[in-house]
Amino acid sequence: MKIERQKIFGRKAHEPSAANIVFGVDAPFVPIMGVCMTSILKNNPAQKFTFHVFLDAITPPDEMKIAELCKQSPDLQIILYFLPPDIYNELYLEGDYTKAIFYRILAADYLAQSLDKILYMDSDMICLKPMDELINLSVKEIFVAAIADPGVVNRQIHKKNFGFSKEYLYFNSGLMYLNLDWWREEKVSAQMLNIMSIREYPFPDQDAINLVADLNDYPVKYLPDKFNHFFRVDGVEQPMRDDVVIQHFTGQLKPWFPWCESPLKKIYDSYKEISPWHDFIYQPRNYQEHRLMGRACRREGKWLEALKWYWSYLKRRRVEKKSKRG
Ligand SMILES: [Mn+2]
Repeated sequence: MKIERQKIFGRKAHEPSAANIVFGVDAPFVPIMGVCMTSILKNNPAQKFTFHVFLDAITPPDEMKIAELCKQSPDLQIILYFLPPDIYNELYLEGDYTKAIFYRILAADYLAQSLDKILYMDSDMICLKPMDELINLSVKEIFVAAIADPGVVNRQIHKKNFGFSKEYLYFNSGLMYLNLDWWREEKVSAQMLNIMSIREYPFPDQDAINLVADLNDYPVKYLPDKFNHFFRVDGVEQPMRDDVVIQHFTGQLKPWFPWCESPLKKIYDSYKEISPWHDFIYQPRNYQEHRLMGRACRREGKWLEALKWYWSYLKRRRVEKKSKRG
């Protein structure tokens, strides 16, 4: 198994009654994951948790914040599993994805040696209510429990292009309760890697795990969408509901972007505020985002800062466009 080293924070002993939740991130996403963890702990104070984090790197300040989170929640255990930096370099990747989307495959494989089920969660989620109904769900006799994906389930072209059967109900891989006995016995990782090595997919890991389920006719349990409520579908913000347990910030616009204007950003920021990552400020990745930072500062009346962002936007635009042409 390709784990370089492990580091355990918080509770030292294995706790059989703890819920096992798995995350897969790269270093820039650790603060986002930290806010997600904070929201889970806040809304489930009586539940014991072990958070399994599969990652390639972490900064020293973020590692200290992980330790701080464990100090705040006495029964919490967080285990970091460090992966070799060159892992999955051979797989196809498209668009905004980073190869951290593949870490859930390795996580399931690795944890199948010691656990019978895990709840995998994307880091771009927050928990808004107690999740015991979800945690106590049985996954015996099924492959996975997940929600039908509102963005893909009715896209017949996608199904046709990538070899799905017509009536297959495509699920979202952002939240999956995985039966690890099934995973181990059916060698699901090997099947997924095999599928992904053949061609490129728009949703690499998600298309692969759905293809495995469809081709083998595995039993999937479909969850109500309150356990993985989408933020945006095809660029349109979805109406919020009172019963939502887990909110998933799907789409390009994220609530940790300073220029996000959704009412949900306030709720997101309230969890960020009580987390060890309260001073986290998102750093723009490209010239378009520098301009959006300028706009956000201008809206708040921070004129000097706005000017600074617009200036760096103009400078970067020239450089980035030039390097694209070259
Ligand atoms: Mn997501």
